[in-house]
Amino acid sequence: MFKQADLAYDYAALEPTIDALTVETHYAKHHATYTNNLNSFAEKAGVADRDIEELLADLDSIADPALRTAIRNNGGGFYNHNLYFSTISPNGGGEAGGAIGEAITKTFGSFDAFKEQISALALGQFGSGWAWLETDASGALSISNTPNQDNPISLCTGKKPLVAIDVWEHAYYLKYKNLRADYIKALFDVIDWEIVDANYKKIIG
Ligand code: MN3
Repeated sequence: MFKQADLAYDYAALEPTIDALTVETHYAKHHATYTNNLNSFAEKAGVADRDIEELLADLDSIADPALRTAIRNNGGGFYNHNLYFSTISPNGGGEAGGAIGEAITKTFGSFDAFKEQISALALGQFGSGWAWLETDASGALSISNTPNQDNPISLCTGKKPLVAIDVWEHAYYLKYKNLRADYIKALFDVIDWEIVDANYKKIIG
């Protein structure tokens, strides 16, 4: 049984960056639906007791192609939104510090250069999808974008996502309408780098 991560803040807590109705609809409808669907398909496929990261990295073990696709999409939606909602907060914003801040500067030259590059990937993702800051087990950072609910784990890249930029229209359309670039720019005001840094340290040990 997969459990949707609790939201650590009220629906209105990310105002004005993300409006309360968007957070509520996104979390209580979209994310909840991915979670319910994942549980239903995982039960059918006999994989309901597996770790989600391990399952997403091993989708080929699901023999039935329709179930494999359903778990790729809904399992990705479950995992991606757990990461998205847990790495943004009312305390977010500013530049990354700690180990992740150092690694970003080392990899991209500066925090601003990182922000510019990942924003370009998020903006350039055609249709629905995500942009990621990701790390391998040694702590080497990279950025990528993926369509639909795919992520660096389900694509078997050997990397784990640290920052998730959701560019599905449901993430921003109520407030930002067609202006995806404005939403991406604003999202940096709620990315909580202390949480991202803690996750990064856990991954690299
Ligand atoms: Mn979403």
